[in-house]
Amino acid sequence: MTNIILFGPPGSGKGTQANFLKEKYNLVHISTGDVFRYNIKNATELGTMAKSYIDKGQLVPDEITIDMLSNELDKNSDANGFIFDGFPRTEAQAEALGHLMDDKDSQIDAMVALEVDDEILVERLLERGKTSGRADDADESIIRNRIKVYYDETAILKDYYQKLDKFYGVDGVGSIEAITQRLSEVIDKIS
Ligand code: B4P
Repeated sequence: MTNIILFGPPGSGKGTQANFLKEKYNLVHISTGDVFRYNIKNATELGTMAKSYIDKGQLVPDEITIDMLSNELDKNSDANGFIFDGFPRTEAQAEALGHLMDDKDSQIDAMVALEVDDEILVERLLERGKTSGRADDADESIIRNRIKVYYDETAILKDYYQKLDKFYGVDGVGSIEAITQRLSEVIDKIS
């Protein structure tokens, strides 16, 4: 199994790149943001809970997010490997992911981080907000809050995976194809 965490601030292109990488490497793509949005759209109990956090640009509480991720893994028990997009975002989530991988006699092979300057992130997300219909893309102050939450709560995971010798940084600015190529060079090296 090859299991990759695609990491980076909001708008760094995790979702965009995961769509190419999942085909290329035959991996199952799990985006916690997409699962939340699906549940919000279908007005499930999980969606109603998550919406109040997502709309403000805050993280959904760990217990809810970890349970949901575990269910997504169970649904894909025959997968060749996974691309985790938007998970983990806290140390508790990283610990939980480690245990879930142990249960499968597997492991996280790499965290690959897309590095993009904040002002480019804001520009990209405001642009996406013109068509996405996402409340968290519509307002610049909410976008800036998401970026702040990333630095306050999530960026620390770089150290977590660096200590395990599994962290790889990649320049996330350039054409989508060029960035896919940069990510592929890392994945080819570790898989
Ligand atoms: P996510 O769905 O993970 O959303 P994201 O960070 O906005 O997106 P991403 O980085 O994937 O950007 P994308 O490729 O779309 O999270 C949303 C919310 O869900 C969070 O704020 C949180 O509330 C909640 N949540 C999710 N996971 C959670 C967790 N584990 N714990 C707690 N809460 C959680 O790219 C953005 C834009 O840039 C697109 O429009 C794209 O077209 C453009 N773009 C991409 N690459 C480009 C390039 N190279 N050049 C120019 N534009 C580019």
